[in-house]
Amino acid sequence: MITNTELEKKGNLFPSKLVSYEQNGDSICFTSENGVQLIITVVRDSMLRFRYATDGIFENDFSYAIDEDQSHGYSVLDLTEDEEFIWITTEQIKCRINRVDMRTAMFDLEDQLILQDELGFHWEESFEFGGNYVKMSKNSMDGENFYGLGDKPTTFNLKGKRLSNWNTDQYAFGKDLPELYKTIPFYIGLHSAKAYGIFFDNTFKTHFDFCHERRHITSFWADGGEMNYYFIYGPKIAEVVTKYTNLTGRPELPPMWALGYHQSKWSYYPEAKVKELAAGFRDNKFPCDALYLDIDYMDGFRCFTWNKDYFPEPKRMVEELEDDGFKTVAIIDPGIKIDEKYEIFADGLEKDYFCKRADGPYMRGKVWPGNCVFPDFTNPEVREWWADHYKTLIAETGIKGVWNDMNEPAVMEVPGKTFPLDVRHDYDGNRCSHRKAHNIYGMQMARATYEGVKKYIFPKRPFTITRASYSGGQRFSSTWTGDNLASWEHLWLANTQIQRLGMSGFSFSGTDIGGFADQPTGELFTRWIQLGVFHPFCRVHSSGDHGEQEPWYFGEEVLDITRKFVELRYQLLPYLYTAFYQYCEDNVPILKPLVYFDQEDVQTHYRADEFIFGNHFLVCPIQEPNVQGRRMYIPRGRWYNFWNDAVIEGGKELWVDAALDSMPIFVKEGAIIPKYPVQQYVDELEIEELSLDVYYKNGKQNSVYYEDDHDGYDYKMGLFNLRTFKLTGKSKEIIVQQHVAGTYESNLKTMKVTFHGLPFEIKSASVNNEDVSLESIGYDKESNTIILQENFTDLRLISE
Ligand code: MIG
Repeated sequence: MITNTELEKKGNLFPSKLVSYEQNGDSICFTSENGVQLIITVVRDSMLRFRYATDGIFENDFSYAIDEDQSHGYSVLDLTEDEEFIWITTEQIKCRINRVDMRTAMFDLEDQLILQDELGFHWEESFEFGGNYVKMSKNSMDGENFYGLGDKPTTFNLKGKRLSNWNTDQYAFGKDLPELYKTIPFYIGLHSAKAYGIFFDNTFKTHFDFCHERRHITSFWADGGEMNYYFIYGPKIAEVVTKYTNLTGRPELPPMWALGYHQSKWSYYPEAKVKELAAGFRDNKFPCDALYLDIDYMDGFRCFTWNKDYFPEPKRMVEELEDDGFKTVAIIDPGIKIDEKYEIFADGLEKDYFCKRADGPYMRGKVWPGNCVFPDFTNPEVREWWADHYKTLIAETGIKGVWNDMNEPAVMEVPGKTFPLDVRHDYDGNRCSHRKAHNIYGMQMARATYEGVKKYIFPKRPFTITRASYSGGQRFSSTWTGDNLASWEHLWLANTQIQRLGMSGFSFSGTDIGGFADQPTGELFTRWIQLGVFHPFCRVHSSGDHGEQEPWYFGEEVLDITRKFVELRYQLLPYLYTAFYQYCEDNVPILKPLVYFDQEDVQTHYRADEFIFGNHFLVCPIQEPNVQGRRMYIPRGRWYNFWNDAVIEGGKELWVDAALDSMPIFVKEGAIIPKYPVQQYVDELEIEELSLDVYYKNGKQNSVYYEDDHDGYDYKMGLFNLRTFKLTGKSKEIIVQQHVAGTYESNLKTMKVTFHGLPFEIKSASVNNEDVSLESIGYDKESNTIILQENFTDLRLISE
């Protein structure tokens, strides 16, 4: 199908006039004269779900995306009617349904139009497969812009683009490719400073057109299944994103080591090579928490086996690495080698767990092990079986994390590079073909992996990473953007992709730093590390056949600069961990694109180089060779240059110096940033003193710091501390108050507080409302630091 909306195309069918409607609890069902039914469900005051059936029969209501634990509920549902329309009103929005043609429109409570159907719902019968191509078109408003859709390798603002979702293994993908590894059919529209979201929960191949085919029309459609979408009202982008993330779920907190620097390559083997790599990090004093084993660790690429020539005693090796502060992460692919002597193959065959073609034969395909069959991860029994296989890897061998690859699923040497469409799947009891299951196959594999790792790593926390996924997959796994290229363009893509994933519920993501295919120059590698240390997942990975990509490979200068930036990441771990906590607890993305940060400022609508890291850092990568700095946009507000404390009033573009050993980093005024000393790996040191960097502001600002055991589940029983710092700055005084929620007994004893940008000289002080001498709080005039007990509640510094 070439187009969604061209009317002269054959066969578009439309609902006719409304004949009846009926309310049933939170849902209203509308029926048209030609038998179309529309069910609108009020999920929340700001969220409506729309489902259409063309012949009065809805599918079984089942979704892999929706998080069953999401918070539900609304406070108002009013159903009214007039001659032309039926109206559904909640506490936040109004939905208008046209009696003539069932077209709908959404308004806010000030009667401002937010989104309305153009042709609205229409469909075309699929003579080849049965069912329909289901389609929706909406009017795009003046000046409307679009964001979201997961990992698409294109400009951050999607206006003018047409993209589709069909999980695909795209080696060395090019800019603007319509499909990559993931399917996240969720976008945000923004006009008149108000934002809404659309989540089209349909796992068939889906298509999105943002004013590409027709200038003022946005449309989305699917090759099968139901027109089933959620409308999510903001009006803030931040609200749309958090509501969408709540709907599709957030992950549990990862172990803190997963936030460290990771090193990977295809492949590090044999054991001696892995040990040499580990020593390289420690000798070079380059912090690192995890080393990855790619497919060559296996015996003939058989999952859950080891090549004993390369790794004669994996358990010992993994333990020795762990003693040196390294976690070992191992890859697991979905393809199971056809080999009767291979236990998993034999067992899966006996249990009938592998995917089959429509007429009965197994789905056979070539992957790394040669001819393979593939577990049907959409079958809950298969997922459990798969999960149990992690016992050897995790519980018995000591592997700490699992990396799922090739789960689009990717198959070699066949047209389309994936399963043929007739392959059958269980789909949790809703049997279907690969047309429907393709886009969730990888997510269900990652889910099975997550369950397995979680089970056997307990009482520690699991770490998993997957290449393919679907909306909601963030509950089970982190992700990376796949096989990128060592080029400046891909560094630019890396920046937009990770921001886009964050807006789409997948905050825990990163790119192959330095590029997977081809080899970066030292300069490109350096600039990529500078960006990568501000990504939630930070891993260097490369294909290994284009040369080395260890940080020391590029010479002293690159080693020193990249070390400096990785050390900065390790210093900021408590800050980053807090941002993870806010993501996992409150659905707040870890990276905030500028348009998320300040949607009322139109300057931000097309910008994506700069972004906010956590709550207070403004970061802008250098994305070009041979430059000593760049122009960038500083969003509204006052910002401190991280390197020299110079204060800048935002709302303008300016040149920022950034020779190779630097990059533009700013801190929002009023921020209080928690910092650790540099460690070579997480928990190397027992940290008794936390640094707090206080950036003076004339006014008030809150900052938070979350702490717990860095691993395990005690935090779920309240063993954490959420420290809120309240800063109040006046012209001759600064007050910092601390409020601690939680009952965690941390190792912290003191806090070393450094003041940036104080407009006065400190003359006197009080702590917890008692006057103290400056000496007693270790005041150092030159660095503007003092030392406090970790449990201080009130600090005042005064200029007289
Ligand atoms: O066909 O396992 O994206 O990260 O190193 C290539 C080998 C298979 C693709 C992954 C890449 C990984 C590689 N894999």
